[in-house]
Amino acid sequence: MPKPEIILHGTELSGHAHRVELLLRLLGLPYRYVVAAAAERATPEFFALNPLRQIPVLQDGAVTLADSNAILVYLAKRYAPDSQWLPEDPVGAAQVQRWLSVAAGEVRFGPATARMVTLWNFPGDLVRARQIAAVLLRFMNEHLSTRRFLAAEHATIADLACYSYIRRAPEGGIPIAEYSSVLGWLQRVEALPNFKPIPASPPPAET
Ligand SMILES: N[C@@H](CCC(=O)N[C@@H](CS)C(=O)NCC(=O)O)C(=O)O
Repeated sequence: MPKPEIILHGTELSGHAHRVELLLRLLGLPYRYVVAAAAERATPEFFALNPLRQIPVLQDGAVTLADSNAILVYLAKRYAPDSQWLPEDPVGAAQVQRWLSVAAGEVRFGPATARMVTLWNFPGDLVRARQIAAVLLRFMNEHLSTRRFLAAEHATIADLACYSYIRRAPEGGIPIAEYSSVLGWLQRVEALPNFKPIPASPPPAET
């Protein structure tokens, strides 16, 4: 029986989709990328994949999964169970979960929201998003001043979950140059074998 094809539904500028694509690449898993922009997400076919109409969605044979962090957990457990991407020991697992929560919380409502409001006029409070981002970046910078990666001394899915929106934070008007430990961490993620960058977004049209 041929192995089922892994399909990732996303868009290239989505940091949520990018973190999943990163893990697929870092694990060396072949996949087919299906672009699911707003028009595709409005279809009944996409609703059947994810009633929240959000990307990313992963299909792997009989498994259909939405939510980027859930997909990272699935891929690590399914395809790299003995690796260090998702530690099994109590403290290691908790540290990873902690940063997955930061990715879904402060990262989403800080730098990711600021970028969406700035680039695409997404409704949201830009001032508040930038405040959240500033607190987050100060915390991450301090945390990373004595560590190479967020949750362990090696890369885990926590790093991938946080990477994409922090790298693109300047697109939301959030400078990152002053956070040297964060910059070092971004470079360490980018040095992982088979890494693929998240593309820069075109600057908004001048008014
Ligand atoms: N918790 C979800 C959030 C995903 C998300 O917000 N995706 C955005 C694109 S980056 C989306 O699909 N937005 C369309 C919508 O919410 O209608 C995850 O981690 O996958």
